[in-house]
Amino acid sequence: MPGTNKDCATCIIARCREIATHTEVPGEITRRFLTPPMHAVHALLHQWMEAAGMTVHTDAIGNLRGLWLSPVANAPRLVIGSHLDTVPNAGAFDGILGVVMGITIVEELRERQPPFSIEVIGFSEEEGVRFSKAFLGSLAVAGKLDPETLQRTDQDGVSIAEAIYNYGLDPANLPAAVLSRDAFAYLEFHIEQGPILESEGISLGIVEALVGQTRMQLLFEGHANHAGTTPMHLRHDAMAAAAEFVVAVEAYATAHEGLVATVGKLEASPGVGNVIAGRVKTSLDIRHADDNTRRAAVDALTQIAKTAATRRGVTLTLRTEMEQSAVPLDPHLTTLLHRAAAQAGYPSRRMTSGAGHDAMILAPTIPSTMLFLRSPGGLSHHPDEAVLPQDVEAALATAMEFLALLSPELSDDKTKDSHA
Ligand code: HGY
Ligand code: MN
Ligand code: MN
Repeated sequence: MPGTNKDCATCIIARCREIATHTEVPGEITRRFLTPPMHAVHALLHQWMEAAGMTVHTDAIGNLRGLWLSPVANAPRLVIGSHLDTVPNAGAFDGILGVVMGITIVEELRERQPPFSIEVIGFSEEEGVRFSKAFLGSLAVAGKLDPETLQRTDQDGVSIAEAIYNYGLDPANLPAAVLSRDAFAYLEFHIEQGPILESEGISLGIVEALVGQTRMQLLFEGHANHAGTTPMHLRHDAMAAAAEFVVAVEAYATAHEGLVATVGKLEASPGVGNVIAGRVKTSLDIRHADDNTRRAAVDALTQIAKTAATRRGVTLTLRTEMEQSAVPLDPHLTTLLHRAAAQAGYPSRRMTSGAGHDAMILAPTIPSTMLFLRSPGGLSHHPDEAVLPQDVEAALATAMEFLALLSPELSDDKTKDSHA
C-alpha cells in the first residue's frame, strides 16, 4: 500500500526475505529454474501484484508477468524487471529485489495516473544454474530463445521443455512471451554485488554498460589408476592438468587490468583419495568490459589448458556455454536516471556492471537502464548478501523522479516504437 519511502523500504526488504523462505534446500536460499519453490514464489508475487491492481500471468518460459494499465488510452508501457532464480546458497536480494521494487512502484504510482502502463516481469532463469544456460527468461521475452535450447538437460536428464511441461506450462506458447510492441523502455533495479559503491560511501550506481562474458566447460580426460603403484612418469593425471590450468587462470587474470576469470566448479572422478583422477570437469567464467581483451583471454587460457593436458597425455574437450558481448545501456535513459538521483537528493556514480543482468539481453531490443543499490561488504552470491533500508529509500525516491522525467519524453514520441 502507498506509504512513506521509509515504510516502503522496510516493506520491500521484508518481502524479499519472505520470498527467500521458499527454497529447494531448507536452511539456505537455493531456487533454480522452475523448481517446486517457484510455485510458492509466484503465488506470493501474484498476490502482491493483484493487490496493486495488476493483471498477472505466467508466460511459457515461467516468467511471472504483472501488468498495470494506465487509464490513458493506448498508453505505451514501461517494463520493470529482474530475476526470480538464485545461485545455490544465495542471498535474499539478488534478482528478487528488482521485482519487488517494481511492484512497490506500481503501488506508489497508480494514484498519480502516469501516462504509461507498467509491466513488472519476474524472469524465471537468469543465473544459468540448472541447465548451464543463463538468461532463459529474458531471452524468451527478447524473442531470442533458440528452440534448440529447449533440448538441453539438467543433471537429472530432464530437458528444459520437460521442465516447462512439469511446471504446468506449454513451450508451444513461447512466441506469446515476446515483449509487447507498446513497450518503450526497460528499467532494472539490482544490488551492485561488488565493493565500489560501499568504498565510495554512496547508495546508488547508474549502470552505463555491462561487461561481456564467456562461460565454458573444460573436460580433462586421462587414465584413472592406482595411487600407490603407478609411478609418476607413467601417469595421465587429469587432476594435475586441471590444477595447473586453475592456477594459470588466476595468474593470467591478475596480470591483465580489468579482467576477471574464475574456475568456480571442479568435478573429479572417480573422486577418491587412492585413485589417480581419470576425468576432471571444470567451469571457466571470463569477463571484461572490452570484448577483444576477453576473447584474447579465452584463447590464451584454453591454450594453457591444452598444453597442461598434452604434457600429461590427457585429452581436453572444450564447450562454450555462453558468449555474451559487452552491452552499453541507453545513454538517454541513463542520463535521466542520473539526473533523477540528483533531483531526489542522492549522490550516485556512473559505472560498469561486472555481473550479468537481464538488462543486457533486453538492451538490444528496447532502451534499457539499470540502477544499482550498494552491497554492504561488497558481498553477493552469499547468504550474508544484504541491502540497506536507506539505500532502498534512495532507489525508490530516484525511481519516482525518473518516472516523472520520463513522462514528458512520451509527449514528443521520442521513445515510441523505439524497438520497432
Ligand atoms: O553471474 C552473474 O553475472 C549474475 O549474477 N548472473
Ligand atoms: Mn546472481
Ligand atoms: Mn542477479
